[in-house]
Parts: sequence; C-alpha cells; structure tokens
Amino acid sequence: MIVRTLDEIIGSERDVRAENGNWVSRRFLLRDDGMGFSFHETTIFAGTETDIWYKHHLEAVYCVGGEGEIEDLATGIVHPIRDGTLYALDRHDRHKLRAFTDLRLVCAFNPPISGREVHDKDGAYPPAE
Ligand code: 9YT
Repeated sequence: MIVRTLDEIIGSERDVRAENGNWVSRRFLLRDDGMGFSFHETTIFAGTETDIWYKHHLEAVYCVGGEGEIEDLATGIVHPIRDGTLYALDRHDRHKLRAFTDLRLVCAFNPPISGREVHDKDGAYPPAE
C-alpha cells in the first residue's frame, strides 16, 4: 500500500512548477509506483491562461476548488469549471484553461507520467518510453 500526504510532497522532487509559472503540480503517483496511471493535484493560478494539448496522454481532471473555464480549441465551446466539475480529454483534445481564481484540480494521466515533465511548446508531455 502506498500512503502519501500533500505535506510530504510539497518541496520534494514530486512538486513541479510550470516554466511559465501558470501552475504547480504535486505528483502523488508516478509511473514507477506501478498503478498504470499518474495522479496529481494541480493548482492553476488565478489570472492565467494555458494552452494544452496532451497528444500522447489521456487526462481526467476533477475540480475541488476555484473558478475557471475550459475552451475546446477544436470547436470554440467553453465550459465553466468549478468545485464538482470533471472533464476528461478522451480525444486528446486541444484546449485552453482559464483560471479566474486559483483552481484546485485533481488529475489522472494514462499512460502515467514519470517524474518532472513540464509542457513543451505545444502544451504536451513527451510520449511514454
Ligand atoms: C489541468 C492540467 O493539465 N494542468 C497542467 C498540469 C498537469 N495537470 C499536471 O502535470 O499535473
């Protein structure tokens, strides 16, 4: 059994900040934990906009705090995000995330990410090895 707390992750190797400063990701479970997915808590900072395109991953995201929105960049459709909202990028959907207040999100990635990945120029993480 694996048991971890946010307190022990903050400030460790599993605490990863975006290069543009838009988000911080606390990575509770990674590839080497052997669960078949990775599991993170992410805060998207208030006032930011982030373009994301997980070409090589599926991601499910559940909001547990804050206010924001997600725009589907293929259709232009915008969905509000607040406590209790889930979105799943089942089609590797290109999207833009806007945070009106700090957004607290719980995320799972399939395949799992392995460590300290940050977005590349397209907003993607590299494919699993
Ligand atoms: C919601 C989202 O994709 N935010 C970017 C960070 C990512 N969730 C991560 O690596 O935790």
